[in-house]
Amino acid sequence: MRASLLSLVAAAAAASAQSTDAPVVQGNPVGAQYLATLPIKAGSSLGGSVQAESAPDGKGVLFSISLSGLPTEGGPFLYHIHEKPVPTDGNCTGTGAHLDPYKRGETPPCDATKPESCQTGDLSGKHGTIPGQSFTAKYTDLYVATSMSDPSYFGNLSVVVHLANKTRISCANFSMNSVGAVSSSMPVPVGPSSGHAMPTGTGGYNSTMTMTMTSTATGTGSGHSSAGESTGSPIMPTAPAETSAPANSAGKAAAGAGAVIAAAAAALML
Ligand SMILES: *[C@@H]1O[C@H](CO)[C@@H](O)[C@H](O)[C@H]1NC(C)=O
Ligand SMILES: *[C@@H]1O[C@H](CO)[C@@H](O)[C@H](O)[C@H]1NC(C)=O
Ligand SMILES: *[C@@H]1O[C@H](CO)[C@@H](O)[C@H](O)[C@H]1NC(C)=O
Ligand SMILES: *[C@@H]1O[C@H](CO)[C@@H](O)[C@H](O)[C@H]1NC(C)=O
Ligand SMILES: *[C@@H]1O[C@H](CO)[C@@H](O)[C@H](O)[C@H]1NC(C)=O
Ligand SMILES: [Cu+2]
Repeated sequence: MRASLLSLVAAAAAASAQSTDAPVVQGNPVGAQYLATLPIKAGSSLGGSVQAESAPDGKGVLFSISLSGLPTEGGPFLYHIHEKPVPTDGNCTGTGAHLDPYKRGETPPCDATKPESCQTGDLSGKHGTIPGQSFTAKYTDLYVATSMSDPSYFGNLSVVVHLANKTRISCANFSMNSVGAVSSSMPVPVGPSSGHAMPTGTGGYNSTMTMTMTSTATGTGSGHSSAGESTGSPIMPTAPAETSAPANSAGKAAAGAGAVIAAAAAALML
């Protein structure tokens, strides 16, 4: 009895210490496309977008990233897919931790030579950090999904940009441009606020799935209309005493927010 209890405990400990590698995601719906557009916030020139679409063969997801106006200090910058959407008030802390369905955790840091061992949401860990004030990149990530039934599905989640010290400087929901097609038929376009995303029925769609996709698309679309107007959300942490300000005139506005940012900084890690 005692021995078997001990071995159970030992087995449980071994299981929790052992993280599971992420599988390559196959069968992403062809043509599925998502877009996250960073809101331009007062006091920050940071903007840009992360576009994601199924790889043509359904194996992984092709990312096209274009960012500009990153701070002159605090890099190299990090960016990740996080496990929750951005709250309506735009507070990036509400996005929680990284997308990590295989429970790998934060440590040790992602080894880019073994991307399957990284958190699936750790895009900069797997594909490189952002070295400068503007950034473009295109790459395929094999471990995230546009298929809603996959644990690494990110279409209803968010992307977060961080300073090197993990402070969150911007975030945005992904929204759906197209749900894609599970078979090889044409992708289905989905308007951001349209309630009429039903496929015509000739593409081999599963009607149960279609209902889910339609409601997701509608919710995301309406949520985005107020994204740029939020207040009290984390902005570029330019301290008043710092000599280098952002290149645009909006830098002045950031200075007053320095104290608020400093107070919130501890809560903004990850
Ligand atoms: C992170 O870095 C920025 C810029 O270097 C700095 O202003 C901020 O205080 C740092 N935050 C933490 C939590 O270390
Ligand atoms: C992000 O999406 C969620 C869920 O659809 C929504 O409630 C929220 O308002 C959105 N956030 C923003 C900043 O638009
Ligand atoms: C996102 O969608 C997936 C698939 O429908 C669902 O399992 C998951 O709970 C959703 N996540 C959030 C944060 O809404
Ligand atoms: C549709 O999907 C649901 C849930 O995944 C499944 O239970 C059902 O059998 C599917 N129906 C068809 C016709 O494929
Ligand atoms: C953002 O949300 C976190 C909790 O998710 C909260 O502790 C923090 O005060 C919020 N920050 C602002 C600026 O509202
Ligand atoms: Cu992050």
